[in-house]
Amino acid sequence: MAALQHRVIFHVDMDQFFAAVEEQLRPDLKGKPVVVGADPKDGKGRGVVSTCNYEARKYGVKSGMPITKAWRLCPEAVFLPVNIPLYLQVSSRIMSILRSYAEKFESWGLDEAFLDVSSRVENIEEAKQLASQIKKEIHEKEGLTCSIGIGPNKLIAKLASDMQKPDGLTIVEDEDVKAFLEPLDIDRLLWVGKKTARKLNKLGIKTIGDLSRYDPSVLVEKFGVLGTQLYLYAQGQDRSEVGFQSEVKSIGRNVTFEKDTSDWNLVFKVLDKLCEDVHKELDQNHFLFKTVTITVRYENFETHTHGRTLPFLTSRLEDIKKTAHELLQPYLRPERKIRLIGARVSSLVSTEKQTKLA
Ligand code: TTP
Ligand code: MG
Repeated sequence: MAALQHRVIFHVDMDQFFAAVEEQLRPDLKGKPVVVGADPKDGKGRGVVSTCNYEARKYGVKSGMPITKAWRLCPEAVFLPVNIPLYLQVSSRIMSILRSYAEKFESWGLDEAFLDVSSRVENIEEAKQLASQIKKEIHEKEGLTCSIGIGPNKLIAKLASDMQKPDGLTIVEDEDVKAFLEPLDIDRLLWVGKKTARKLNKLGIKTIGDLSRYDPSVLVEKFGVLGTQLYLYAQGQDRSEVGFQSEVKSIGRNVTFEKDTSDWNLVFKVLDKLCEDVHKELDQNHFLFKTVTITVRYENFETHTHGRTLPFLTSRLEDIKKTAHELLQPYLRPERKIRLIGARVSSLVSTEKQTKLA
């Protein structure tokens, strides 16, 4: 318990990330409103804003807003398509800089990370210097700014990084946690989605301070385990460790043929369909993947799985199909009929913002 109280956790969040990367490549964009997202098609486009720079935010443009609305609010903005492979390259360089500063490291999406630097700093002054050094290195190497929050745990660090964007550095020491949390809206708290926020509002709870004073047994009654978690968070308590994100997630499909088959055309056709279904789910959930695995079951139920990890993260259907085809090929033997095949992608990385602690 005592050791946990003295942790020093950083949360680093890049400023206007996709837009900043674009501006870095195109200096002519500097000073102009820039919106990265779907094609606005003169106000008839579909899809949403991924992000926009601070210039565009002045017009009310926001992440997640329909692109047509952004176009109405700020038609003079420069609208750019989302270029994930580019942001990934920049992100991985930034993540390796950040990793080098921490004993424990955890990346969140493309532009955020937690660092546990407890053993690298003696006091808060050193923590502040370390954070400034990180900001300086990222700025020198990538020309980008970030905001850093420093706190005794992940929850406080994450809330702190958001306080003074852009190019911010916000420190919340143990003794200041209560006062820091007091005025914040409860929807800032991790785990509090819109629905929970509405329910809490109905109980008269508007700020984290309100929540911290509420009767915890009523919260448990209304919200179950989440109620306890919310109450602890409202007190500023979060014991979760900074660690590698688990990569347990995978997306897969398999199919058993109506009749065992050695019609390879049919097998490949079905495999393609499975890949398409997997790709659809991947796309809907905004994931990139690195590993493709296939499963083959022969008529005698002998089952093989075979996987390959690609040297890059991707979300392309073609990469799933091509890899799955290559993996399946050695299992196609004329004398062996196939009963079932499956395709799966894993080593997933989300390109969306996570709003919840794992
Ligand atoms: P954020 O860190 O939420 O936003 P940001 O970095 O653009 O701006 P800020 O300075 O406020 O931190 O998200 C990081 C990237 O994630 C963002 O550049 C684009 C992407 N993103 C989406 O694609 N959709 C979304 O709804 C959000 C919020 C972000
Ligand atoms: Mg950001």
